[in-house]
Amino acid sequence: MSRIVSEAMPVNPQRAVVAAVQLPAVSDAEFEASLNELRELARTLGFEVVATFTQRRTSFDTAAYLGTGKREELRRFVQGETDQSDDAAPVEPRDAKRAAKHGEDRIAHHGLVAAREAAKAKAGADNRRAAFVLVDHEISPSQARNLENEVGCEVMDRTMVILEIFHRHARSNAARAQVEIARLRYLAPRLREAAKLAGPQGRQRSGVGGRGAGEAAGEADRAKIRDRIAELKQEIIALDLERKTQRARRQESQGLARVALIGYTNAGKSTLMRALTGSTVLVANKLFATLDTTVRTLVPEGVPRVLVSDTVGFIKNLPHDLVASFKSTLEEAAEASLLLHVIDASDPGFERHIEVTEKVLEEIGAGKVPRLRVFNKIDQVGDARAQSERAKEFRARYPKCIVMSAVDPDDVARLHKAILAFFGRRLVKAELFLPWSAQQLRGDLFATCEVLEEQADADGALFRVRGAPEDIEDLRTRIGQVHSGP
Ligand SMILES: Nc1nc2c(ncn2[C@@H]2O[C@H](COP(=O)(O)OP(=O)(O)O)[C@@H](O)[C@H]2O)c(=O)[nH]1
Ligand SMILES: [Mg+2]
Repeated sequence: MSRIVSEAMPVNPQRAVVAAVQLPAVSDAEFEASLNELRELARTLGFEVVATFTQRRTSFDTAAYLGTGKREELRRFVQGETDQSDDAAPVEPRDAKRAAKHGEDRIAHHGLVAAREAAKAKAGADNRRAAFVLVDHEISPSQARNLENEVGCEVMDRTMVILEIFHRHARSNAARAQVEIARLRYLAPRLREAAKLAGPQGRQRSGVGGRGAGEAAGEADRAKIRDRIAELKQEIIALDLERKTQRARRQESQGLARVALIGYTNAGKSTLMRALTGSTVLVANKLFATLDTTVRTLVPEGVPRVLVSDTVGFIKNLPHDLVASFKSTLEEAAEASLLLHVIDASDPGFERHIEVTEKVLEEIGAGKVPRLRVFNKIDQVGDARAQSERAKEFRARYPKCIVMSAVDPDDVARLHKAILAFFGRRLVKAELFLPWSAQQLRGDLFATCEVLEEQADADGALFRVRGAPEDIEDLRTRIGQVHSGP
């Protein structure tokens, strides 16, 4: 799939409404946290969340998730029938307001284009306040369909939102296959629903995530899905073997300085990535930057050259069926030499986040990768005094951690220094003699090592260098090969 974005940003971002039922067992804090997370995930997908509708119920409405009254309220809002100054007007979330200030948040994603256009066509001149309702639970196909019909716009549930994010994050073949399995499992019952709806003729219906596939999906299609899942599982096993050997090979060759940013959604990973790599391209294409988990060079560059990569964020409320895909997309982190574990210092749940993150790292084989804990967003923790107190607590409990704010350039510089220091510690000084006959290696030498001194004589040049032991060893071997060659 092409990931090219035109320079011109869409004027009209994809507007969405978030809706959720609060069940009796769910505390207000939990409920709010989950809603915040969904809004954040929506933002990642390029949505602008314009309103949130919530309701307390003892159970989900079996027909359409929300109760009748709430559905009507939602419909009137979506169709622009309510006055926005109305007392009953839903509150706009704080995050959406903040997000709306940044032009870069107003990019709608490509993957949703088809759905968006279909939705527009359906509505004619689209006066609706939102084209999507995002539901903060996984709902049944028939609940989704009923809600869509009643409210008059597309419905995406929490699982579908997350699947879409993983789909865009998965880079390795194994991760792609794993996400595809989750997607097929999610789609299978929905195709059945579509088939029931369609009857023998089939019915064309627009929709994201294939729910609108519309064609008759009978036993044959279910069998096809089962076969495809089995095939993908085989693929994953094969890929796994391949990857393990590749990883071993890569590690014993040059010690590439790679840093991966990991942590919960909204901790500030992508913001730090941009701050550390200073990439203007990334700022302009913010959405895609995160989705592609682009790898960039630490700027300003030092020796060795450090590559920074953003990863898919942990999700507090991750549906069980998506755990395997999540781990798979995160697995690349296991290959980094240093993990920057970014923690939202202002989130009261941070301790649990640290625990969960470390447990998952262990599970994906990244338990032994050195890591630097970065408590970000300290500026969000009360006044200056509260901030310095909290910082002290963090440092006492997590020695060598970094407490910072991504919006403070001095803090970013401090983090930058800490990264270079980590790799710098591994560097050693050495002497390398490069005979004139091996001058083609000169470029490589300068690229991998810091040259402290160079002395030329009749036979070649003697370099005093600083670099990673593996790199120096590698250069030495290659000089030997060239020199003794024919
Ligand atoms: N106040 C404040 N906001 C931050 C900081 N770091 C990130 N943010 C904001 O937090 C939100 C989530 O950041 P993002 O980098 O997208 O998080 P990610 O999900 O971990 O990639 C964005 O609105 C950022 O502008 C920080 O140190 N202080
Ligand atoms: Mg991000």
